[in-house]
Amino acid sequence: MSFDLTIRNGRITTSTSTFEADIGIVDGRIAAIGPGLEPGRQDIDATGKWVMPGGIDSHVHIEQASSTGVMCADDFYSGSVSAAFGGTTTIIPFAAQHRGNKVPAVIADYHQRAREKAVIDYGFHLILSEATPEMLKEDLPRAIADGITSFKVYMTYDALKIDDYHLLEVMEAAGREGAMLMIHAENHDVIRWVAQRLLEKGLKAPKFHGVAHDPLAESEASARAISLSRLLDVPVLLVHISGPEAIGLIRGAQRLGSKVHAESCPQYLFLTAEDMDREGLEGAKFCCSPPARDAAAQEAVWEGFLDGTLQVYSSDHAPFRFDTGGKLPKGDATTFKEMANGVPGIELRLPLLFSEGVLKGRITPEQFVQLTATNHARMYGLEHQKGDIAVGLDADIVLWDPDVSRTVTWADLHDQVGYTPYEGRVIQGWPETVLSRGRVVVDAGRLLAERGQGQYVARRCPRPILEGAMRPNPSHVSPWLGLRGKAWKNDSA
Ligand code: DUC
Ligand code: ZN
Ligand code: ZN
Ligand code: ZN
Repeated sequence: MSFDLTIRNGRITTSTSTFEADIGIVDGRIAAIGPGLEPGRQDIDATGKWVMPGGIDSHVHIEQASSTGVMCADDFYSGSVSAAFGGTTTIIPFAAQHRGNKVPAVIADYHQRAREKAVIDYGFHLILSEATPEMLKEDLPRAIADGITSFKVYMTYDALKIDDYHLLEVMEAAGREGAMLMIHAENHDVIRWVAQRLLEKGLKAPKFHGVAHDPLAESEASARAISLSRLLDVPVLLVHISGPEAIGLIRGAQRLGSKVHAESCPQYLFLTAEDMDREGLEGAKFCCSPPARDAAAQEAVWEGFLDGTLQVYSSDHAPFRFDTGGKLPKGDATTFKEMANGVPGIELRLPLLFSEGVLKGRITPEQFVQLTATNHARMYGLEHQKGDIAVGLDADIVLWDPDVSRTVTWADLHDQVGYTPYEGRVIQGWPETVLSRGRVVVDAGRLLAERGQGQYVARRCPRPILEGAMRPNPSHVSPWLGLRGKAWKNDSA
């Protein structure tokens, strides 16, 4: 076979094993894996490098307005460039439907935003801020046909939250069509009530964001979301899980046969609430929702990843600037309630986990691959194309140099945020060469990608990791309600 490109002598890690071999690439796909492949038209020597699948980041906010209307600092160019430098080769940002907006127009708009800018491949999840009969019956099936096979709903934020009735409506539609439903689970009224009391006492500093978003607000809403998904026996995925209260509930539900999946993010492994308690308003740089907790919560998140309670590790990259708008819309007078929620992390997601997880022996290289790529591909309908190193898959490949150590400073990153919450940390092991569909997009600190070379990937329906394997969770209501479709493994209506 004659290859366009070969990667020689690397230490390859897939989702299941690690071995030394060459990789041969033809037409952007992996065509062969094995020892002593014949030279390609171009050869890359990977001696001493760890060769892994490019990351899939299935939770990023790019060129999207926040719940309070503030625009993200990263567009599809800067966001995708930053992702590529961090070893991520596919992103799945959100196309956000705000109330009154038509879903087809929203989707067309986001395609337009991304098309000429993205340097790596991308898909979209659809955020729904309401659930009208027209959306459920017509727009969601059409979105799925367009390759948008996952939706996100919020249980909090005035501008986005849907009530339990409409959460059930969306769950039923997702179950019928075989889509994945992502849920932001926090109890809106708990947060609102505690925040109001804090503000009345004059407690306005960033650290009070952490007090208002108590872990119990997260676990109460998580329990509710879990119950509703069990009522209908529909798979869901709880995003950005921060600590033991919610993780314990998720784990317990999974043991009962529930198909509740969950995600966590670097901020819950590497930051704590103490980071919000800094001089002046500096702490705003660390405010995300849910907020980072404490050392015990970090341990619970590691444990959740290790025992499979949490399946995906995403960045939840939410790029809001500190100096203008985003974090401090009212300057020094900004209260914790007025700051845009979220922290950047698209570029450092993988290096942080590689350094602290793999090289320090907390997770295996194979677990790293599963948590950063393979499980995302499976949960979001990309496994036929991406998420591992195997013949037939896209040649989205990263060569890691485990010997390089660098101190993080925002000036070296490629986002437009102006700060990083990980400033000053020492990270060991960096992505040195990054390939997207067999083309080198980043090499030795240089960007080689062209604007717009990233392609939209239409996703298939997810294959949820948990299928009620331990014990089935028969829905008691579905037989009476005539629920039909993919979630119930009978003919779709
Ligand atoms: N939820 C997210 O998913 N990202 C940023 C902030 C938020 O509340
Ligand atoms: Zn309604
Ligand atoms: Zn969220
Ligand atoms: Zn998010």
